Amino acid sequence: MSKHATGLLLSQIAVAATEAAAIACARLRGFGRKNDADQAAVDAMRTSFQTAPFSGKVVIGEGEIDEAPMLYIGEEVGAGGIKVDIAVDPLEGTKLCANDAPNAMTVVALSLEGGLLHAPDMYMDKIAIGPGYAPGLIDLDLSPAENVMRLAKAKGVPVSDIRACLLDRDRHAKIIDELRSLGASIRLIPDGDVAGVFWTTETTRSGIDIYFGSGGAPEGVLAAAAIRCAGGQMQGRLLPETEAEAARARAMGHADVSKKLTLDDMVPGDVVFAASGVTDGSMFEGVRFEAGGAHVDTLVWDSFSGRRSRVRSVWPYA
Ligand code: VTB
Repeated sequence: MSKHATGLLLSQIAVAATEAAAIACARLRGFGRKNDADQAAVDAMRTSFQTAPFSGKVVIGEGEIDEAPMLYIGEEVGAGGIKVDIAVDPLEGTKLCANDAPNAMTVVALSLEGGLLHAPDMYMDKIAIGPGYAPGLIDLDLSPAENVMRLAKAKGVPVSDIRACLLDRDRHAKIIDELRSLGASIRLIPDGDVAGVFWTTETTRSGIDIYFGSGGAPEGVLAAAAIRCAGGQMQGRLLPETEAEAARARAMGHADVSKKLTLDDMVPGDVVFAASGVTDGSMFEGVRFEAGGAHVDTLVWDSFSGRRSRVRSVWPYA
């Protein structure tokens, strides 16, 4: 199959999966039941994959086989066809959905075999900016202040016009202090760093220039897929907190667990990234249940062809 045809096929499969998951968990928006909302998204996404014309294998999923009955790492899904590696976050921001708070979304990345890093379930330190900057402008080994100063200079604005995004966590106090002393603006988000990273690719719409901080490693690879499609820059580093976590990372193929991961390490092959809005947010309108059906807003980005699309679908009620 040509690169172009692969991108088209994977885009369709990805959109159908994120849309189905978004509609299912949007029905549980605002009821305070985050686990039920997550389960609804997982069920719907898995059902969508099962009928899709591909042979998919989950490389980033809900957990190991003993922790997750569905969409576990290694699970094979699909009705048969080309071999595809799958990364999923069926409901990114379960608490956001339960509280009907902004920016809950459903996320999928699809590549050919070997196109996505197998990231263990632990923290990852992350830094990301959008497209249009000289390669190597930012670096995880530089201080946050140095990265922001470089970015402000490259953008041609004072540092006070640069806005960084971080998860609102105590562990980020040092970065926050450093950026405040420098005079940069900070958006603190309660959850959802896949969105935080991909906001950097559309600064005009989102208002975010740079993403910093630690969050889930699986979410890091999903976000890296978005950055690869949009042409920005991202680096990550696994942060195992115990020897058991470090051993788990090594068992997944990370010989040097403290290695700085480049975008190519995280997403070595072409990829399709799709995300659908569950609740309203900076990039999406959340699902709307209207008389004629459920309206869903999705971004689908395809590095096989370079196409980046927004899809607004209406699904009839089953
Ligand atoms: C991270 C982040 C996710 O949950 O996994 C976070 O990557 C959990 O972090 O986007 P804490 O352990 O600090 O709570 C999300 O925010 C949402 O799933």
